[in-house]
Amino acid sequence: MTSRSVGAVLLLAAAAGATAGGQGQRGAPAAPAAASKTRPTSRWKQAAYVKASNPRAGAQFGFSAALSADGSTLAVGSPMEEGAATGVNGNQDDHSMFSAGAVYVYVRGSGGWSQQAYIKASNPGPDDQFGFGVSLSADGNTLAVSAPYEDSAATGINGDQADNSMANSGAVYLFSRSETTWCSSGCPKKAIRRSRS
Ligand SMILES: [Ca+2]
Repeated sequence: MTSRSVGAVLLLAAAAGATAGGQGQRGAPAAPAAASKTRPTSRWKQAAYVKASNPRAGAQFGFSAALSADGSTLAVGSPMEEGAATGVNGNQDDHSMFSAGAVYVYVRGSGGWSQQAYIKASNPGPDDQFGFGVSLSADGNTLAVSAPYEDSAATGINGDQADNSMANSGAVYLFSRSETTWCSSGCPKKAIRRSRS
């Protein structure tokens, strides 16, 4: 993927049944009545057109995307995004670090889809490309983000993030959500207790 363009994500939702009026209905051959009763067809319709809250040329929003199994949470990677913010919901208007990368989380509520978080690496670096890949748990409460061009020589889990001595060695970051709050190093116990009550 070499083109540098502003991306977008389309969300499609399947609706069972073919009886609702809509595009393509008029003039289409009538289906046998018996068949339409016993075997409703599925139809796809667009549920959302999703853009970054801080779109920029070349940010490649949508390079990666993941939907939770329950269909209620969407994570979108924008690996060429240029913000230097760290962690969750930092300054989205900063554009001082090229290709540091960002991830955006959206949730589906009664009023449709809305953005829940703007997520950056805890140690953003130029060309780390955080958001190159994203993955969500089934309930959407755990998010994994890859940054294959991250440069630390740390080993294993929770090593020295400030190290920058091993070019493009890569890293993966895990984030967790308690209720509507995303945490970069585990949500506080208090927040977790509240979400379970
Ligand atoms: Ca790098």
